[in-house]
Amino acid sequence: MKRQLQSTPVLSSEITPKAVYFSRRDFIKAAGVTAGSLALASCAPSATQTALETRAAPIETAADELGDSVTPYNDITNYNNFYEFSTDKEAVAPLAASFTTKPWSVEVSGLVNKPKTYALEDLLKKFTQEERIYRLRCVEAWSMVVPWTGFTLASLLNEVEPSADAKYVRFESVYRPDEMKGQNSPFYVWPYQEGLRLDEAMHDLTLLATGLYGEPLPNQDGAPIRLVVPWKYGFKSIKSIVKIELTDKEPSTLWNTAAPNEYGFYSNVNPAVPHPRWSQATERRIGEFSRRPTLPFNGYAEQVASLYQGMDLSVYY
Ligand SMILES: Nc1nc2c(c(=O)[nH]1)N[C@H]1C(S)=C(S)[C@@H](COP(=O)(O)O)O[C@H]1N2
Ligand SMILES: [Mo]
Repeated sequence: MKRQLQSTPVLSSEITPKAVYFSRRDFIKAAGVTAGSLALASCAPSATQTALETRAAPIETAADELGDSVTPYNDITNYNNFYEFSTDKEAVAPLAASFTTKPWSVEVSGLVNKPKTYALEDLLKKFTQEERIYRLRCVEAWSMVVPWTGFTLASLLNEVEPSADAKYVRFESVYRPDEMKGQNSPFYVWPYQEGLRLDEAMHDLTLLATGLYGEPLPNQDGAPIRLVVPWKYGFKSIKSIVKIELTDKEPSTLWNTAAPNEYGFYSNVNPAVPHPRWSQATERRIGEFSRRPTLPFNGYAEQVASLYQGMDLSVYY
C-alpha cells in the first residue's frame, strides 16, 4: 500500500520543533503503514493534531516488510562507504560534516525530450516525498534496514521524457576534490559514476532519496540527494548526485572500471554468485551477532526477478 499525501517543499523537520515532528512520525505508524512504503505526513495542522492524540511507536521501532527492525540512526550515519571522503567507514561522518550541499542542482540530460537542470528545492516541491523502509546490502557482506525519504526516479524521468533510443541511465556524483580529499586518490576514476538499464531505473522500487529517519539526508549518507536501488549491492546506490544522463550505451561505473572481474554492471544481490574473493551467501546485519542468509535480489525477487528473465546471472553479475 502506498499512501501519498501532499508533497512537502521543505522537510518538515527543518521547520518544526522536534517533539511535534516525532509525533507526526507516530501518526504515520498509527495509520498502520509500517512496511515497504510509508507516506510523509502532510504539514497540515490537523495531521499534527491527530498525531498528538494517537501516540504510537516512533520510527525507531518500525520494521521492513520482512519484519526486520530499522537499523539504529547512529549506525546508519556512522558506518558509511563514501570513498570521496575516506575508505574508513567510521571516518566518513566527521570528514563529511562540513561538506557544502547548498546550493545544489541536478542536471537531467542526454537522450530526453525535455532536458532540465533542477534546483534541489524544486525536486522536493515537485515530486511527492514518501518514506520507504529498504534493506541495503553492501558487497562487503554487511547490511542495514534504512527508513528513507524520497521520490521515485521514474517520476523524474517521466517528466523529462526519455526519447525512444534511450536505453540506460548514467549517474554522476559531485566532483569537488578540495572538499572531498578522497577524490585525490589515483586508485579510482572520479567523479563516482554509476548506471542502470532504463527498465531498472523506471522500476517503482528505485528511489531518489533526500532523507532518512524523516530528516534531510546526512552528508555522510549522500546529501542532498542519492540513488537507492534496494535489490542491488550498495555501491550502485550512488551518493550526492549532480547529473543524470540518458544514454544508448551501457555506462561505465567506478567499480566496474576499477575491477571488472569483481564488480559487474548489474550487481544484483545474488547469494549464488560469490565475489571472487569472498562468499555472498550470508551477511552480517549491523547490530546483530550472528550472520543471516542473503536473499536473492536482497529479498525483492518477487518485484524485480522478471526484469532479468532469460539472462544468465552468473554471466551478467
Ligand atoms: N558517490 C559515492 N556513492 C556511493 C559510494 C561512494 O563511495 N561514493 N559508496 C557506495 C557503497 S559501496 C555503499 S555500500 C553505499 C553506502 O551507503 P550508506 O553509507 O548510506 O550506508 O553507498 C554507495 N554509494
Ligand atoms: Mo558497498
